[in-house]
Amino acid sequence: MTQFNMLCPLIGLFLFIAFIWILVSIGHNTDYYSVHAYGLPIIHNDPNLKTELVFLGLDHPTSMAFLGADDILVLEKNNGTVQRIVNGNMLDEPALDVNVANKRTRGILGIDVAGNPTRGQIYVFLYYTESSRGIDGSDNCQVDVCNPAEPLGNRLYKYELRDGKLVSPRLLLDLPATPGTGENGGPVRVGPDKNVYLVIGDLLHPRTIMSNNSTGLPPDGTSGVLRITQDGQPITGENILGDADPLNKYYAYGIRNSFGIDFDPLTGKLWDTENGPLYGDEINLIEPGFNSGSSVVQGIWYSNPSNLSIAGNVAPLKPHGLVDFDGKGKYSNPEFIWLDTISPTAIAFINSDKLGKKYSNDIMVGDINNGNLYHFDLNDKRTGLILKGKLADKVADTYAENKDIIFGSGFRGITDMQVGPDGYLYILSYYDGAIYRIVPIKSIIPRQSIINLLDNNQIWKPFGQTTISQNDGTLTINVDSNKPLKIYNRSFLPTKINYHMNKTLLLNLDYVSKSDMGNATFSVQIRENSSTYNTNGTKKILWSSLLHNTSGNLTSESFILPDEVANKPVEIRLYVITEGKGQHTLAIKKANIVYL
Ligand SMILES: [Ca+2]
Ligand SMILES: [Ca+2]
Ligand SMILES: [Ca+2]
Ligand SMILES: [Ca+2]
Repeated sequence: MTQFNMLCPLIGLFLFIAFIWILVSIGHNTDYYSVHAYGLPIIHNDPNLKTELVFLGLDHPTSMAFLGADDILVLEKNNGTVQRIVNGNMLDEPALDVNVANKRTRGILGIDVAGNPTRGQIYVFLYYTESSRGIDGSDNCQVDVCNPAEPLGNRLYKYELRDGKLVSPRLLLDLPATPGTGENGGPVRVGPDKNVYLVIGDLLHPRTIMSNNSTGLPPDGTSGVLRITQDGQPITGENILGDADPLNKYYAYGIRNSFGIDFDPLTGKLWDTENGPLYGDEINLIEPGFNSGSSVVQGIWYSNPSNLSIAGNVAPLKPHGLVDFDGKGKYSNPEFIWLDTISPTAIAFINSDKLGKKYSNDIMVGDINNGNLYHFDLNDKRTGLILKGKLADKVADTYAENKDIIFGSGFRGITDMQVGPDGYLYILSYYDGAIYRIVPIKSIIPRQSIINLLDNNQIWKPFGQTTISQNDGTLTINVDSNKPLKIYNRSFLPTKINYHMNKTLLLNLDYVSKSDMGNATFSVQIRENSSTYNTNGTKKILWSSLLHNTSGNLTSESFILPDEVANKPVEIRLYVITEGKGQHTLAIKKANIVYL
């Protein structure tokens, strides 16, 4: 006993060091902040702001548009569905479901809304890769047959919103969707001039003169920002680069690919983010006739002919070898560059002071690789960004140089951002399938525990070959597997999670998992605990997740739970899935469910 008391501080110190080691080793990976990736995203350096979950349960969402306060249309890339989220709930039926080709970055990609809602006229512009068969994923191998078919095209349609459905589609632009399956672009915005702006990339093949391939094919609509009226026509008297179709629809060109455009609310000027080939991601101010330089220049560097994934020499301010349409096309350098790719996506101007006056009309940029949000101030003339220290050269030369511009993290793949009618910033998370928003902390609401899963009143039950013990506030699950086959062992807790509406449910676990076989899987799962079983004899899985650390180190993870786990009898299950003979242990040190 005395020995144990002496050991306790040492064990505590060891666990603390182990935890710090985990933090540091994650930090050295790609993202300082990814330790938070399974909780709510966090805001750095501003204690007055926090993130909230608006909706969870979307399937690979790519883009969104507001119909009104708490009324959002969201696109699901691979299904071709336009879902509608009203007051934090998804309507039972999508507003539209089209057939999309969905390989790589193909799918339903861009949306914006225009019209006069008070007169009941709402037009929805949708950009998607249209399937050539009456199914989604026609360009992939199907379950039983591998006979992929090329898509019909990357197409921009105008729909009308009537009785909650998108109807009367009208094809405005019919653009190529081949030869490549990537770099389809996608962002659609109705500009302050009421015209429709769309970006499409080079489809992985910079083969036209719009990609600065001076001996290439004629313009085909790819590699640029296209601008048309809401009826799909070129703008009368404003053919920037030339009169022939489709050259007359180009607002900018030389764009490898983009997932984000927005208009400066003060100047009306267009900005974009662009994606380089493993180097040279960009933020650009786009004047009419802008040439971004691809495929000759990316970032500030000439393309390297011997290895297209590595930057070549720095190009002069007027690079040679560009197509300029008799001087009508004008190259300019980006306003910001990431040397190592982060894959920037959405760009949004904060045309609101609801997050604080210091952010009014500032730029936010999201990325897909790290799930980070980056913040930029503009200069007085709003022609560039205010950049200091190691960023004064306009280049994040290393990931560490991003430190001063990372505003938020843990968004797990940002695909779109919009300032809502309420003035808060809404952020779409691709991998979480979630809409978050950033709001001010008006009052600190303490996290209230709904249920402590290790409470003495909570009796866990073993199943399969598990033995369990509940000592000193730790629940330990042991599996001594002597069978060579895969075996599901579990402990479960029959319980009920009561909670109040409009709160975010979080499951917090501190655990140590290890297996001397190295091939056990540990997971946590919530199932319905009704007296009825599904037809296959199982109980319905409401939510599940893997436990990610099996190193034997103490690990803290937080999980956002869906609303449907609450207010009904459930079983919380801890699984140890063994695939051979051995000892497997899962020790739960802390487990509670709270709401935010
Ligand atoms: Ca579909
Ligand atoms: Ca460029
Ligand atoms: Ca500012
Ligand atoms: Ca730098």
